[in-house]
Amino acid sequence: MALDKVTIAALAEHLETCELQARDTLKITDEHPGMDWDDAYAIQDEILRRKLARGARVIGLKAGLTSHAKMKQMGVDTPVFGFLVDSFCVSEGGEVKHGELIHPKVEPEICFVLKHALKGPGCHIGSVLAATDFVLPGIEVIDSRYRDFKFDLKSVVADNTSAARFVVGGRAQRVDRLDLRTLGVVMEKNGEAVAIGAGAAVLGHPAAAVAMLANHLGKRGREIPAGTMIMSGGVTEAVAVEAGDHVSLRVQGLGSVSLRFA
Ligand code: 0L1
Ligand code: MG
Repeated sequence: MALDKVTIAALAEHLETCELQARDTLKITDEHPGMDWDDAYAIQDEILRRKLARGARVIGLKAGLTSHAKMKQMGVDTPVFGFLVDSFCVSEGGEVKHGELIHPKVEPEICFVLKHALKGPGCHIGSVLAATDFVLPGIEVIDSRYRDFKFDLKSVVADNTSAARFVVGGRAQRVDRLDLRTLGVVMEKNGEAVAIGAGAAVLGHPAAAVAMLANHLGKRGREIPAGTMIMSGGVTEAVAVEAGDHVSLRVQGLGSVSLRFA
């Protein structure tokens, strides 16, 4: 690691304050160009520790930047991983206060809920499907704390991969009844289709993103516990939203889910 504990704690406090006060900041690698991957995940862990100390609960995990559309949109080439806590969760059809966020965008996600724990290394699509209880559709609201969404990968990992809000819902389905690669996904904003894709946009198969997450955690001696909900990453580019927007997502065979911005 290149950063000491005091710097990691200070950067975590800074980024979390930006999140809680809806203020943007410059990417942290501008001031800490030597920051490495372990530092980036240590800052993310410290943000989580701060939230847990205030009573938050982890209610899911996420993979981000798992589709070529998203990688191209953000000019990066590797997936990243983050956490989801209860305060991020919006009820089905519920409201997100736009003013609590900086410059939110929405993206369509295929979400996995596990019935068995997954521990890397060596996880693959087959292990993920065997460990999955069901999948369901979700909309992730991302809100990078970095000005104009300008960041590098280490800065975005430290910022908990831009996680801000999410909604899951629709119709849960067992994976043995689905081909997750050909699942059609249509996201609408105010009744107009703004993002259209299929599951294979996520690393060829959305379960591959969950396997990558398990292998990533395995390297750190951790596992994905049974019961965890995992967002496998935006199927399409993310779409900017404003107050007053209504967003709905339909995923083939999995029904629909929605939220609105007030
Ligand atoms: O969930 C995601 O794909 C977002 C990852 C972070 C990058 C971004 O803010 O777009
Ligand atoms: Mg996402």
